[in-house]
Amino acid sequence: MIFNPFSFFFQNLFNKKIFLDCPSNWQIHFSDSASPAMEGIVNFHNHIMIVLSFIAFFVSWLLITCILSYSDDNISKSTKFTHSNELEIVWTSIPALILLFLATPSFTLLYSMDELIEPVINFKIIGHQWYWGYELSDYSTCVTGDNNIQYNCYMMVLEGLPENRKGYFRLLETNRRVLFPVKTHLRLYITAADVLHSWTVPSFGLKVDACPGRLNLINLFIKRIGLFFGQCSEICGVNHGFMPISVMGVDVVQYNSYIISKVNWIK
Ligand SMILES: [Cu+2]
Repeated sequence: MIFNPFSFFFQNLFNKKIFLDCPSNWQIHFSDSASPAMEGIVNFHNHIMIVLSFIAFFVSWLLITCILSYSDDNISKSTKFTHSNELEIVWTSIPALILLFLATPSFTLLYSMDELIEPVINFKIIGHQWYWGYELSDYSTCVTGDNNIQYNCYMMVLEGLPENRKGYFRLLETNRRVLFPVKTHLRLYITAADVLHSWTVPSFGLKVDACPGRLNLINLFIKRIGLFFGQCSEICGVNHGFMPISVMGVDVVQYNSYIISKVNWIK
């Protein structure tokens, strides 16, 4: 988990320490997982890497042994193996079995992500050239007038950041953060207004294409409080690299107080 000691702003926001999940320099590993889906992905990756190491080791050993043992000098030895049916069966069935062995956890993970769980809150996320728009219309029936919570998140350029830039992340900060409650089943509807985009937050294990004229649906369950960053992951034009996503996972109580402050409730 990446913790930025300079992030006074985030620490003070709710008078709580908030961990940061942003990419670090030369990072080669995954972001820390914040959702069951991402935990599954990381575990599956580790599982595959073990199998992969054994295969790589075995194939290299086989290759080197073949090169060293079977040369023009001892052709009598190698001719025993040419057009060998037994060998063909073995080297076809073993990889097939390995693939089967890997397919089971892979499909389990894939379908567990698609599981339909009755959501508590629905969010609509709209990709634009080049910013993300968010809509929350769950409360439209219990408020006065047209009170959908709706806002757009634009990237903050360095000039837009406060004087003391410590704790801010270049090309990842947006003018406002999306607030998601933690430990709550959320459903995200993702679409685009113009061209293809992709709403991606590595810590959640989410990467959902935003297609114009189509609503893509995904469930999200955030397990811990934090500040999560992501970027558009579908080439969408010149400013594709400048439409980041910053999501804040907050307590349900904090989230509710935010909603109460935003909405004009029917008295
Ligand atoms: Cu893009």
